[in-house]
Amino acid sequence: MTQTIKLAVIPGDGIGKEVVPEGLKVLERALEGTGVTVRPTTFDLGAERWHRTGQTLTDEDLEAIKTHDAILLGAVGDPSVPSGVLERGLLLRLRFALDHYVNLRPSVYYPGVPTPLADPGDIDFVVVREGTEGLYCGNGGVVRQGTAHEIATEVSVNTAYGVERLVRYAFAKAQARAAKHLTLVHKHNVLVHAGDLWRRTVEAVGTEYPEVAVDYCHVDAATIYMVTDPGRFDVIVTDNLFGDILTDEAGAVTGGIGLSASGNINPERAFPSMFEPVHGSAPDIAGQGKADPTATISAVALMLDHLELHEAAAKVEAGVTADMATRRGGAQRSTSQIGDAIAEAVTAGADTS
Ligand code: GGG
Repeated sequence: MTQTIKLAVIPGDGIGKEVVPEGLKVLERALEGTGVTVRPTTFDLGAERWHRTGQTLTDEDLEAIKTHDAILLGAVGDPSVPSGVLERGLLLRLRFALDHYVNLRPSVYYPGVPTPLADPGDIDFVVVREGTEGLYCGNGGVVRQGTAHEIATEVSVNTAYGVERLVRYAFAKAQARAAKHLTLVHKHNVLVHAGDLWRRTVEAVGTEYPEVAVDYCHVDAATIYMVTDPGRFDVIVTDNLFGDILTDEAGAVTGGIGLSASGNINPERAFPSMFEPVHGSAPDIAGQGKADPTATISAVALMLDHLELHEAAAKVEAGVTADMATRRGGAQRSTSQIGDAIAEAVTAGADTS
């Protein structure tokens, strides 16, 4: 097969610039001998561009990005830029403009990887987080700013259309997995309006998936189960904010957020989907070669799966799994050393297959 992947690459800020080259390195390695090549275009977006030009993401940038097959993003955010400017103006704008309504975040525990849990057990679940609505959609404002009577609102938007399409995706995902178990995470005893919409939608769509066992968990309870009994989860479907928080916690219990990958997906393929590590730009360690590129490399595997290059995706996953097996008591490695090791494992796996 001859195919070229047009890849929009957005290293972004901080450690994003360090982990993205490792993701590209492993991508190239996984595609060796397949006839598929990558044509990357790097987009200069993030704090430096904002300081230089005052721009986060122009309409021209967006149109250019839309001509690609997929996007690989590093991280967004920098302490020198007012909070929210890059996160909203770049990261969320991309998700909204490209209708990335599924934010897919798998969590797997690899035995031997250091974890804060005494007994992590068998952790293998995926969070299907809504990506375009909820509290993140920007529906709010401030009045009487700077006075003693300042009012700030941030209103969570949950549309029947938006919730249903996400819930359908989550059920299809659960149906395809061995455990066939879906957990709705919300807070419907307090957030009664949105909670009821989510609950009714799961109930209605669930009738079409009789093989999928469904349960419900309040988000506060879910944060507890995440550390006491994470093995209970298979597919979690939840809103934008709850999903963001829970997946950071999931990263922590499976060995650190440096291992957690994320896909911002438009399942209809109307727009390119975007793949990124769950972690942010980590300015405290940026530029030191200390960042773990594994999350970005796993994001590359998610991207290959999305592009239906399943064999190459499996090679990347196998490379990550092989590297994980070396982590118990292993020496500290640099970003590029981890990238090299995974790339080598990809090649070694390919040679023996
Ligand atoms: N690589 C992802 C990243 O830069 N995350 C920073 C962030 O602000 N994330 C919020 C979110 O994922 O909604």
